[in-house]
Amino acid sequence: MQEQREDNVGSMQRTFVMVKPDGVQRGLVGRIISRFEDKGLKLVGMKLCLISDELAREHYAEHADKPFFQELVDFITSAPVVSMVLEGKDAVAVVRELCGSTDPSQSPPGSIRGDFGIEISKNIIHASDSLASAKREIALHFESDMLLSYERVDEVWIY
Ligand code: 3AN
Repeated sequence: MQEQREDNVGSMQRTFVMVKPDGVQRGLVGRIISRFEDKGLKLVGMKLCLISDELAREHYAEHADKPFFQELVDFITSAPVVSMVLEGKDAVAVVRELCGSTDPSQSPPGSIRGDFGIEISKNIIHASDSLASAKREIALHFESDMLLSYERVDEVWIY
């Protein structure tokens, strides 16, 4: 596989994505993953799981002082989520663009949040916002042996 390089444009990167409880409950997992696959991003890790209170607090640590922090923790631990790691050129920024902006009501049509959501506290998906966050979140949610390096047969037609 291509190694993950520095945070520069054009590099191969891995990023962390989670379909939140609302996305799983509404049966959107397949359609969301399809968007990433259609773009040419490669799944290198995936699991269905329940997030513990401890993991939720760690994951959202940067929001610990926000008024909506407890709501965020309660929501993300309320039902199963699908966590995944995606790999591709500029994967962190590309995935954020596909997700759309934080508030689904402000997110453009064509983006995941723009097409499937309307409420900021139920915005369907989480995606790492920087390469540093991606590294932290991947390590938080996945053991290294849960991530696979392999070639997809269509890669020569994508890159
Ligand atoms: P993003 O997920 O787009 O990176 P952040 O990191 O600003 O957005 O916020 C993390 C999560 O906190 C969001 N995905 C959303 O679920 C929740 N959130 C953000 N702002 C608010 C808010 N004003 N009220 C309720 N929940 C919020």
